[in-house]
Amino acid sequence: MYEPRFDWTREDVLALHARPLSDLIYEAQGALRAHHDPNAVQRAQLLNIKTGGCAENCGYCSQSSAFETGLKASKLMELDAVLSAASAAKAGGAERFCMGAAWRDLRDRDMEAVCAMISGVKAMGLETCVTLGMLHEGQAEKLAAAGLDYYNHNLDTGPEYYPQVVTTRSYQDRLDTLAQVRRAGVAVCSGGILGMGERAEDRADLLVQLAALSPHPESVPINHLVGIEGTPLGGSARLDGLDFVRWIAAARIIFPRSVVRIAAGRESMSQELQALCLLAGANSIFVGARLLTTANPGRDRDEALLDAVGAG
Ligand code: SAM
Ligand code: DTB
Ligand code: SF4
Repeated sequence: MYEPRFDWTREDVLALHARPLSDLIYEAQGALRAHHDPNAVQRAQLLNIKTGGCAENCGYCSQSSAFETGLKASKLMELDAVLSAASAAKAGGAERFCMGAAWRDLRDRDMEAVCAMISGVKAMGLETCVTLGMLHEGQAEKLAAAGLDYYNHNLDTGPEYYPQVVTTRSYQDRLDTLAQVRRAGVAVCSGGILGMGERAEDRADLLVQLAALSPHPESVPINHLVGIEGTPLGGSARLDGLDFVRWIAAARIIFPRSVVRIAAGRESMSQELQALCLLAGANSIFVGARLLTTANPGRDRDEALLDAVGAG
């Protein structure tokens, strides 16, 4: 019971998602309780170490140079500034610090600077995570040697809808990067975005693709699209709240051993909706007032949420 399976099909996932809500939540709680402390919520914090000017055309993203979003691009941050942000995050209760860069791929000339950031953050006693775009042969090993615990690289959506989202990088490119991460012994953080105009079938396919990875990604972030003005997908209709909760529950059941994170999109969710996501088996959030370029609820609202559900 509640052990990972790698052979989920679209039909399996759609049937799971369509179950009566009470049954779905009951099963999600079973999966959560089999492998995790049901009352613990992991806090991760993001920092955008390189903003904007990205060469990819991900249709949801404020940082692509393909769209006019009003975001000002900046260079890679200095080490000192990154370490003070990490120290503030730790003081605010974060357990994991995730550094993101608006890059298509990691170039060797940036490797030394990024490795120094990873080592510095690790030395503070934080778990380290980076999300730097595609990785080339041998790069994941260098990041691992610097003290990297997790690499985030999302599949974003199912393979059929993917070409509507991004055309400058293929689905296979993403799978290849995840394979590099695994080979280097770094834990995988990979999930996707809901609310980009995709069908339920595409959401199911995203979970099927992630579930075919063996072992499963250790972290599965489920983002709700933060609509960005000026991007092709910015005006997409929001998911119904309970539908989002159902996808979280499905992710918890499919990835029983993984940490499932309610990632982007909490800023526009009520406390009650977020509490339902936690009931549905999510056990991690991003804390802090910002994600990468957009707002996040911040400390007071999050402490109120975690107090309300009794999560330490
Ligand atoms: N450039 C790197 C990459 O794409 O791999 C790292 C940063 S990128 C912003 C990390 C992930 O954040 C994306 O893969 C996507 O899933 C998520 N993301 C970006 N913009 C988003 C938005 N507006 N709403 C929800 N999720 C978003
Ligand atoms: C993930 O799945 N979501 C985070 C993190 N991994 C890198 C990023 C969310 C970004 C939301 C939009 C923004 O702030 O620019
Ligand atoms: Fe670039 Fe990442 Fe944004 Fe895509 S999601 S445009 S790769 S920063």
